[in-house]
Amino acid sequence: MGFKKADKIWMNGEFVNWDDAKIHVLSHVVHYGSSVFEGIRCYNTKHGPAVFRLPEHTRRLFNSAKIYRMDIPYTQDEINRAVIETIKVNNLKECYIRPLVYRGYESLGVNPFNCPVDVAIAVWEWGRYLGPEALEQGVDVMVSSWARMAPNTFPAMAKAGANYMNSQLIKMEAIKNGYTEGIALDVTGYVSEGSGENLFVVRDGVLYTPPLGASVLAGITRDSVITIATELGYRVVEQIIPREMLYIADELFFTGSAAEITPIRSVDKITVGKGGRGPITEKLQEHLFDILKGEVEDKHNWLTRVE
Ligand code: PPE
Repeated sequence: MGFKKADKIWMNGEFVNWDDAKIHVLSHVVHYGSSVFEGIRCYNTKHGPAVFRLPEHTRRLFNSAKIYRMDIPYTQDEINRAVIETIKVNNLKECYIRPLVYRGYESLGVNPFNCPVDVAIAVWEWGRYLGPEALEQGVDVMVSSWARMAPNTFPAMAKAGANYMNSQLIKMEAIKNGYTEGIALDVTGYVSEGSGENLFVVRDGVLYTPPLGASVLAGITRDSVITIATELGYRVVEQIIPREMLYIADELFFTGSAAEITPIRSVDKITVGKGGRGPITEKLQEHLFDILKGEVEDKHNWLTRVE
């Protein structure tokens, strides 16, 4: 893909040029995966650029840091303001936002407590996560031979860099086998999530999604879809999902800040429903995009305007 570089990156309170946003190779994070991060999108609504669910993302960033005993040297408000400033400085109307908190350069050894907790915020233009056609056509996926981490190994509710070694195994296996994405089961064999997305099953007009106990990230898009679907009159059930429900679903879709709502048209070469994008998936997409374009009232206060 390659980056569509922006101009400046926020590092510990200062703007630095994109190409100068560097860290030392002996930083703790490089060796031991000690980072937590967020992925957020800013949309060019008809009332101007606005960030989708910024306070919720920042709160999750701080919670991820708390789980890993990292003290972020800023308040949540300061990070929210820094995100907005970073978008403005870079003159972007629509972008992906990546706040990152990491154990920096001081000493090595597993014990992280001597290392500083550093913070960076980058923004760049990022198109469709699972391919340009994915939102309309759907994607082909496989069930991964890798499971998500067991609950007493890595905390799935923390969006930590180290979790993404597991995600990379899932993603690489899928790509090498000719699929766009992999779905991982949890350690007990029930459906968990994609390498970078939550998952919903639609069957007989009801939406099902794995509970937080199935080693999923508590996705903010997941939460938005639960809210929207409920408002549209659908029943949404958080429950344990056996693998075979993927094969006999009427519709399946991924959710995520990067993936938005991406339909899944086949799993392990078994066609999901009629293949392609299902009608409920399309309805939810339309509703979400209406909010993101500013076409409907933002009644949940999900948009933070960049001004
Ligand atoms: N599960 C995982 C494992 C995950 O990484 C994401 C987001 C989600 C669920 C959905 O969460 P939310 O974005 O709050 O709805 N993955 C981010 C990073 C993707 C990447 O490749 O980097 C994202 O979508 O920004």
